[in-house]
Amino acid sequence: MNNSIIQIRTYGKSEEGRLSFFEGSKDIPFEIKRIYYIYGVKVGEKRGMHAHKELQQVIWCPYGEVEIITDDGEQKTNYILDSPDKALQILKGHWRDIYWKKENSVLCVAASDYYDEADYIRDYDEYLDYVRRGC
Ligand code: T46
Repeated sequence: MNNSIIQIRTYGKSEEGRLSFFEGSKDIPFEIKRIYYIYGVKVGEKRGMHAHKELQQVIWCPYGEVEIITDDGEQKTNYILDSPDKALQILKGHWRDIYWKKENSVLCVAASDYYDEADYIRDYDEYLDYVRRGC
């Protein structure tokens, strides 16, 4: 299965402002156990550089622009989050590199579980090995 862009439900016209929202179960395909956000990252900086063994995430950029390159060990795919009504679902087992494209961008994440460092693979060779072993 592939990661996918989700159109966030949004109300309102540009003059009056817009309101975007998620509803648990209906819009996010897992129970949300954690929400976190990343900000204050300089343009050109790279974060991520890891995969999760089990964690699923929906990520969105309410302000600014980030590029996410996901990798399943065979194929890389680029996604741009440049609009507050766009989100990306990242499935478990996918490596991700995240590049900050605009000043003051904010990246929000809804995650399927609590923080657990044991769920991370932070070494790319180890990740390829993990994929080859079919884990
Ligand atoms: C991901 C991308 C999009 C915690 O203590 N609790 C938390 O909930 C998180 C997310 C992180 N941390 C600690 C672990 C590290 O010592 O915060 C530090 C920075 O985390 P990390 O280097 O993993 O940050 P990113 O931006 O590379 O990755 C984060 C998430 O960890 C990751 O799940 O997919 O955002």
